[in-house]
Amino acid sequence: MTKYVPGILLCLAAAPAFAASCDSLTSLALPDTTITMAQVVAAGEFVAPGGGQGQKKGVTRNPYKDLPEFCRVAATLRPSSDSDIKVEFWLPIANWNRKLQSVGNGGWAGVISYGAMADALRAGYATASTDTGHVGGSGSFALGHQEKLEDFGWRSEHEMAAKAKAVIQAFYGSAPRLAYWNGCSTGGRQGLKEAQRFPNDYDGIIAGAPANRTAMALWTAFAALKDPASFIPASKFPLIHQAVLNACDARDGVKDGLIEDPTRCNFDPKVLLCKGADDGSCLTAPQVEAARKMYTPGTNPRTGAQLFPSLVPGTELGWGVLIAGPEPSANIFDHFKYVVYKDPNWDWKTFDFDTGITRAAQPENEVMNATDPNLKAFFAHNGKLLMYHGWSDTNVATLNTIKYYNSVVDTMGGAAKTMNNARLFLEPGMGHCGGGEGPNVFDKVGTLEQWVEQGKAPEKIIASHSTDGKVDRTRPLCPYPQVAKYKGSGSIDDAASFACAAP
Ligand SMILES: [Ca+2]
Repeated sequence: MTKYVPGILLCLAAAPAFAASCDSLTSLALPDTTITMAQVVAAGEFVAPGGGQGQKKGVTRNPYKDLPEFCRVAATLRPSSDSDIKVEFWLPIANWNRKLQSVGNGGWAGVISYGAMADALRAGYATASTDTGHVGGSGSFALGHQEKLEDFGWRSEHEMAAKAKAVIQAFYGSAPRLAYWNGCSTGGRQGLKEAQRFPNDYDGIIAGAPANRTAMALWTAFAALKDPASFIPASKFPLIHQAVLNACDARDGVKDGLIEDPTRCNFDPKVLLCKGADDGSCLTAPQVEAARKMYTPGTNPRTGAQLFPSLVPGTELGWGVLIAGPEPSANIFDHFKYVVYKDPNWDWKTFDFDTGITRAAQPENEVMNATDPNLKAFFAHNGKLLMYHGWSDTNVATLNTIKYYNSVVDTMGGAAKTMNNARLFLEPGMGHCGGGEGPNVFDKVGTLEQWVEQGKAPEKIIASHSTDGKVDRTRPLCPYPQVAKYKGSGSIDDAASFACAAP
């Protein structure tokens, strides 16, 4: 039709493709911002700087070979005098879907998430990522740099959102019609922080396995590493895992190697107690005690009060993350060393689960935790929050995410009201943000977009598990507190044989 309308034809022919050229964005003036690069990267020509996320070690093939042409903008943001936040914005030259997808970080960040940006760009989004304000993946940057801790904890993400929208406006001549956040682990925590503190930054937020920091890594280190007799060699993890499956797998109605609801599995490692000498196929008495503590919530030794959740039965294959030894998991250990105690030589064995927890909860040490249950402004903005967490996660306790979700339900006036805007999907047998024995791949962005753009709240999500690149099991993920129940007939590897139902 339009080809018969001369005015529109003329407009299409004469209008510049963009409001500004990519190169000219270097002169764009934004508060606290220095744009350090703006250049068109030809299709397939992007090369990530050394060590960038998405560059797998030993992989010589260029993982960015299939990227379309884009305008690459890099900037340094200095919202405080000690800030040095690096951000990148990638703007597709053709076929922009008029949306922004910001991507989150892992661990202590310290690097731009190039791999996740590439995924978003391929799908037609303008995309943004930040190094969160420091370089390198340890917590040492925080020592003596409270402002940098603020940048890592929340400020870099918020600053990035504002600047991304401004750069998009300048380049295309229009703001993104929708903005999404997509992150897991640290990225999940960042997503929650945005929903809590800057509810208008995003229309939809994917927050996987949010890495709210507890002392779980210290708790498990005390259980299995402090006393050498308690040490459980990794060779025994499969042994304990099998005993858990023997005790609990069939309880959910289907013997499939997965525990649908580990909270209903009361496993006592005592079943593995050695009857004679330790021949490697049993647990010694101190190892039984250590395994018990792995499943026990952290408690205050003085008051007996419960402090934070720990692991659930079924996680055993991933215990190496926490108790491979000789030191606790560095990722979370660094939090106490550099943030809470501000002492690189701090000895973890001196930790006290009474005074130490109080110290960790001081406001200046808590800036990165995203546990505020008040999502009223985000809900009023009609934001949608899609949370997910694997039940076999050992980096971040699944129960901690459930605890947060339940606190949101309590604050927002009950499950029905909450589920209009926030849902949590738990994934049996999935590890930290992916992998594991259970179905661990699902279309996160597509699910969120259906919710935001078509008002279709996810009633169930089909997830799949693959071996050697071939799907060998599908299963519905259900909105918490529902679980997937076997219908009684049909293949246990087919999602169609399961329905979401009350636990
Ligand atoms: Ca089962």
